[in-house]
Amino acid sequence: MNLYYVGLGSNLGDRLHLLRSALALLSAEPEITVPRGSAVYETDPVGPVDQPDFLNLVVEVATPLAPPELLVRCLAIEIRLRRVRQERWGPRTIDLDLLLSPRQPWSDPSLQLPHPRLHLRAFMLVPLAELAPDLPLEGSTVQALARRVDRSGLRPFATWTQFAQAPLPSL
Ligand code: PH2
Ligand code: MG
Ligand code: MG
Repeated sequence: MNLYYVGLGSNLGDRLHLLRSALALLSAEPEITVPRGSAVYETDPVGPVDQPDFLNLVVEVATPLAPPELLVRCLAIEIRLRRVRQERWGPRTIDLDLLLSPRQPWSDPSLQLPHPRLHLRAFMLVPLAELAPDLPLEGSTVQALARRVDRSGLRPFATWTQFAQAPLPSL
């Protein structure tokens, strides 16, 4: 069994509903369980500024799947959720990014692990540090990097319990 960490983000449409749908779809995969997740944060967009704020969280994923196989499942969930919402809200409703894997470094054209920008991004590091503070990253640890990063663009939005215990959307 491999333990992965996957970052979830949404900044278009019903963000919370989309994140909950992504979690429901991940958990519904026969070879995937989601034992734990971080709190949900509302985060200032990193990159182009003329876009809405994101909701971000990180989940732990337990699965026998290899990194490329898990990536394919994540992309399929993105396509499914984007397709449903496409006409109304445009294409960038949900993002699932593989952040850390027990099988890393991993480097091929479609997948790099650890995620190449993880150590720079508060919206990934801070929730990840709730789940896996001691994992090594960039010659340091997740927690040490999370303490150093500028978290002024992050606002707590919901606890994991509030997020995950609400009734999951029907799909
Ligand atoms: N994702 C991006 C670009 N910028 N900013 C925030 N706050 N959260 C994200 O998930 C995010 C972003 C590209 O995937
Ligand atoms: Mg992303
Ligand atoms: Mg992505």
